[in-house]
Amino acid sequence: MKIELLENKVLFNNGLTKQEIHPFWLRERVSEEKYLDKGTNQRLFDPASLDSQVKIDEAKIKDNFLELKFNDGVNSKIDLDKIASEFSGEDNVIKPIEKIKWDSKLGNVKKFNFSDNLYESKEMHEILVSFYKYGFVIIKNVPTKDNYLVKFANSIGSVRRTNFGEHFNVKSKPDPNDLAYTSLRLSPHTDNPYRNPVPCIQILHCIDNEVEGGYSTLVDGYTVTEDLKKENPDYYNILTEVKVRFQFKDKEVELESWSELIQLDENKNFKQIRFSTRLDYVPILEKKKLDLYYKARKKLSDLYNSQKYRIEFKLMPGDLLMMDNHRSLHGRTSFDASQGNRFLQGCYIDYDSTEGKLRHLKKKFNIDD
Ligand SMILES: O=C(O)CCC(=O)C(=O)O
Ligand SMILES: [Fe+2]
Repeated sequence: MKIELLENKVLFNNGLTKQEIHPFWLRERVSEEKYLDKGTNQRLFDPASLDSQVKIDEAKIKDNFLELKFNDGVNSKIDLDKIASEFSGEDNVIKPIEKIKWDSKLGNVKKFNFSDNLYESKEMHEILVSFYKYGFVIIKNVPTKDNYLVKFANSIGSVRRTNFGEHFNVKSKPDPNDLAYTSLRLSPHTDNPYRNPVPCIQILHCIDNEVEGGYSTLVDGYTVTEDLKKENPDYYNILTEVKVRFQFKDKEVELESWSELIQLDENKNFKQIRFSTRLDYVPILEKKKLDLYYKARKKLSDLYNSQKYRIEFKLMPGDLLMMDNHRSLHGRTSFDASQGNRFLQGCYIDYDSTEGKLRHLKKKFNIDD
């Protein structure tokens, strides 16, 4: 891609076509001190109130800068690389990280190690890229005292507090308001499908694990969805169409949200899965349609629960598992609470946390793809 001039017109050439860049698009991007606050990077003028018919009186390219004189008296120098970075018209940091599909044959994915200066390090950039590729990441030796998990989450972004609190303690306890707080097996599920919006990322941090069972399980919902689409298109279609009601009720709150088990984006690509058969209620539909829906949900559940897709591992004290709750499903094997303590702490963060940190670190360390 190249920026070229034709008299006072600024053109971008992508090798196939040349197109004029609208003068107002350039006028909006003037970034001299008078027009852009250097501390906040926010505009000091309101482009929406300017005349969009602004013209360029003079244009030059010098030392990788575009030098412009606009007919409203504003002069500006704009970095050509900055213009080039906007060519694609979409996010060029997170979106290009390709999701890697995986199943039970997933080999050893790199595990990372905690260090005091992790949050501002290149290692953290690598952790976040790995998270976006696989839908989960494990960091070892994360301090376990004083709810350190919350500090961890707030050092990447900010904790998403829920009615379970800023964080929650996952241990077997009397009178639980969720089956997570028992010693029962938990089949693969996504958390909190009844919230609007659903928390994007779950962090689970192991404080103690003295029992023989209590293994953690993970399934890549993206892989399962794509396989279902290929092998059972009818099932895939109905699960991407029917909105079901997810609900959570306890003594203090009633949460409810409606969505498809497989949610697609505007281009009909994978966006998000929701799966928690403890909490889902399909509406009354035509009997034939419900018949197909129930078959499809059973198939999906069989796939999520099958050995083929599941990885199983034991979290040890200090291990921190960060998972994409819109992509991966997690669960655990049962355990015998009389054998000792099994204690995990959990909390949520949203994508703005990981995206914001990743963009910041990529720029800070000048990391190319
Ligand atoms: O106990 C576990 O390993 C996971 C519990 C769980 O599903 C959760 O806390 O969301
Ligand atoms: Fe869970």
